[in-house]
Amino acid sequence: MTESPKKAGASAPAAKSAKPKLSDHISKIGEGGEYHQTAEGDTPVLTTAQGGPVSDDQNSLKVGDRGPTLMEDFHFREKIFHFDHERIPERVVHARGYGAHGYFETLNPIPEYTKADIFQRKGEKTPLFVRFSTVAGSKGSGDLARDVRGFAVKFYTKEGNWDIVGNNMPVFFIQDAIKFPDLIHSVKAEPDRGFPQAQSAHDNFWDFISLTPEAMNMIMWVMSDRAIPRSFRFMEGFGVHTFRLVNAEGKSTFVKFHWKPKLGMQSVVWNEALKINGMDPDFHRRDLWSAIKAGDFPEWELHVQLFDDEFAEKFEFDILDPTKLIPEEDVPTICVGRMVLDRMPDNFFAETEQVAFMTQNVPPGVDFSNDPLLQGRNFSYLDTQIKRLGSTNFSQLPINAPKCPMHHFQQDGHMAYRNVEGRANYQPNSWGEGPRENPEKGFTSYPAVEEGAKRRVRSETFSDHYSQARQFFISQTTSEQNHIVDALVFELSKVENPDIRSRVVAHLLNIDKDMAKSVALNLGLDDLPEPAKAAMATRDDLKPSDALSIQKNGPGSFSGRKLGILVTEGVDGKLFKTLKKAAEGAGVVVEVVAPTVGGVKDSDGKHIEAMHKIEGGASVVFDAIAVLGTADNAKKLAGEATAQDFVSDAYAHLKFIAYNKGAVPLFDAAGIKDVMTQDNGFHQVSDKTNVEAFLKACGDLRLWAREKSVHLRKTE
Ligand code: HDE
Repeated sequence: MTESPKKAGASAPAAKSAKPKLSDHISKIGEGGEYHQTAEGDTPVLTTAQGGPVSDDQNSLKVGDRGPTLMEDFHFREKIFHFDHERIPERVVHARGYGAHGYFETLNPIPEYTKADIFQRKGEKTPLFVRFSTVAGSKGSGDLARDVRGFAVKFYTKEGNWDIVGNNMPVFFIQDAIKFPDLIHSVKAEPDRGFPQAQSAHDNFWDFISLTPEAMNMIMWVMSDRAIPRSFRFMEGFGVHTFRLVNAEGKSTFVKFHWKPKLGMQSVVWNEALKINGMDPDFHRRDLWSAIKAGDFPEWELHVQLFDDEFAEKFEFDILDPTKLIPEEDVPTICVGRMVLDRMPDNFFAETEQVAFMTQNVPPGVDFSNDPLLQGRNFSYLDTQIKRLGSTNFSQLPINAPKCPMHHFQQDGHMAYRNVEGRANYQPNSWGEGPRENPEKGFTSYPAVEEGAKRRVRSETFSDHYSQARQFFISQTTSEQNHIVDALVFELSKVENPDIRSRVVAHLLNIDKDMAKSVALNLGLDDLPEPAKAAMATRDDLKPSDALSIQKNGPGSFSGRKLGILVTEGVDGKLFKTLKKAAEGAGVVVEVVAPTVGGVKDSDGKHIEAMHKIEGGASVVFDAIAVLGTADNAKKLAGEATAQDFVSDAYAHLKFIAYNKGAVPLFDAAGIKDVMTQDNGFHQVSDKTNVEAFLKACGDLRLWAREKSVHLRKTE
């Protein structure tokens, strides 16, 4: 095992005040001028993977000074061999993801519904690991793609691992697992050209969708702001399928799982998402990393929707159909516990990359329903782990291994390091060795009685494709509805084949006529198509569900969000401090942006440290901004295009903006000076009172009313 390289280096780093010297970091300069660091004192000695000490890691073994290189160089061979094999296949879907450790605390035990040990005792904590992800993009794609987010939780319970492998949307595109490869092929890069990456805005995706009416409810969700979350911390999560809970008496209750973020929901606006992907493609990763490292631990409540056969019978839709949800107004959610994420992995690859989630990991007391998508997933996840992790022993990796005792007779295989002890590797055996079955504690499937003809068929009860899409749409605020229209227009404008555009509009006509017309108008589609042929007419009696809207469920607070303060040289030191202190006091993270990363001197000659140079600290990475400066220096800064973008983007992205009088020349140069006095989102600040008023306003997160001034949308 190589030891931690943390202490490597010839000597301790220079004290902060002293100027760093190169000699602090190198012990020797080689004949070719290359730097060497050698182990001294208690610094560990570099070794090969076989444990052999290494004398020189800068040069391969050669004949003479200029080569050739010798094959005998086992250190070089081992190092390059290992490097050549560093990659494992990325996940075929959800390749880009980010994980964290934490715990689940049971708050409201539900033994009457389930015998699962995790739900028996109030206050008990169960360790867990979460991985959030996008679906379509490769491992290296940007965080802000318009996409569904994976929300996968692995609970290490006392009765084995339980994985809720969910998404941040409660419905899915398809009703039968056999369609999954088609769906995913259509959304990923087109096979001939190998692009686009991490985008659904292309012909193949919309071609497939236009021929898949069951996707329409999910299309409303992915075209909504749910698909561009501001942070993993501000997303809901859903188990999607109907599962069963089974109690000690064997009674079954249907259940749907919901994760609700403590900080409330929040998304970004689309133009901002496009720009964040360029400015900081790791925006979501960085957000989770920074929050957890700062001790600001994200938290979600786990809620359940419980219902019985009687409800399932009378509900408008089939509870086995994963393209449908059960409105919270019909079956309210009950909080059963909370999840807190409090630790980042020590190593991204070992934990986040190698974690293997599987829907079929359920403890006794949790069981499956016949949802055909879930049934297909129960096959797929085991299969995919073998391909990706390369061995049936993937469950022995620390991140995948249960934290409860394990005893079984599985043995050997690639990379086995935990094998059967003793003589008996089978049972029954008469050696008195090894584990035995336990009919009481062991997992027993709910004995549902199933019968029917063996057929390839889609149930008629799955055939209403539009009613819940309509319900989702009418549950949104006007601005959220507009965002759905804009997203559809954006995506379909990237589709080259006009027939595909029309076919999508034909489906939209079955969801909401005005919405469809607005999309058609903004696509420049002259003739409205006939509505798509529907197996069932759209119901218009479903009531709006407020729980489906993000804006109707805003946090009403700016806590946990980020304020970017752009400062110029000579900035009013007292005002800067007042703003920073008040914001931090309100739980807001403050980051300073300046003309250089070295920072500026304030009006009292005091140094203000910057975190970003203006070019690398665009306003898109903040939830609200402030610009504090002196008139002369703001005028100078106005000559920098990225400084102009800082304010004009914040304005276009509907953010709240604080400024002092001296900063106005920058707004003038950006062409938004005139709106400053008419727009409620601008706050001139000079003292504690108006600073606090600004921070209070920021609790609304965005000024949606401004949208009509910054975005053209044809209405006729
Ligand atoms: Fe997955 N899905 N999926 N999926 N899924 C995978 O498993 C699959 C579906 C979800 O962070 C794969 O380990 C099929 C729905 C998440 O590691 C694979 C079907 C939902 C993750 C797979 C679905 C999900 C995956 C790829 C249709 C939400 C990432 C790598 C029947 C409820 C987990 C892997 C992580 C990953 C198959 C549909 C969520 C190939 C066949 C619906 C969050 O096994």
